[in-house]
Amino acid sequence: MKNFKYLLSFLVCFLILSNDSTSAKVVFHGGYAFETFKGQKVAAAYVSIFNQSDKDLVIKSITSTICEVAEIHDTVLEGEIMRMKKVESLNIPARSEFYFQPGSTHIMLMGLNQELKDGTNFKLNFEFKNKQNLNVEIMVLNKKLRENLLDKK
Ligand SMILES: [Cu+2]
Repeated sequence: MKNFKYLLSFLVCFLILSNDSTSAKVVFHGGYAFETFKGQKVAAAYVSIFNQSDKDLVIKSITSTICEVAEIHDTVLEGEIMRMKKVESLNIPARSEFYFQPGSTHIMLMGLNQELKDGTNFKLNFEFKNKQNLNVEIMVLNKKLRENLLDKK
């Protein structure tokens, strides 16, 4: 049943992208975040971006109804301390791929106004420099998956 839901969210994602012919060459795939506990106000989200067009794609901002602020963060090592740095705009060159991922560049969701529950979805709206924008489906995964991910590092 759960697999079916995931499949469905990919399908929805595909339909949104194919609606708009100009952004069809830009594909956002496999967006995910981990479930949160009650009262948690901050979470991270990740997505893979395939820019198959001949133009650079510049992400100017991200918004969502589930949080007050969404920012792009980079993780940088300062001495021995890992710090997160806000990225004002993210450039994905023509014909290249970009992966938001744990421990690296991520989307920080701050001021969450709802709990992220395993198996549900929410949307992030990406606004680009060329004024176009795209709604991207993010699926919420069980946090045990995250523990597994961290164990391997
Ligand atoms: Cu962050």
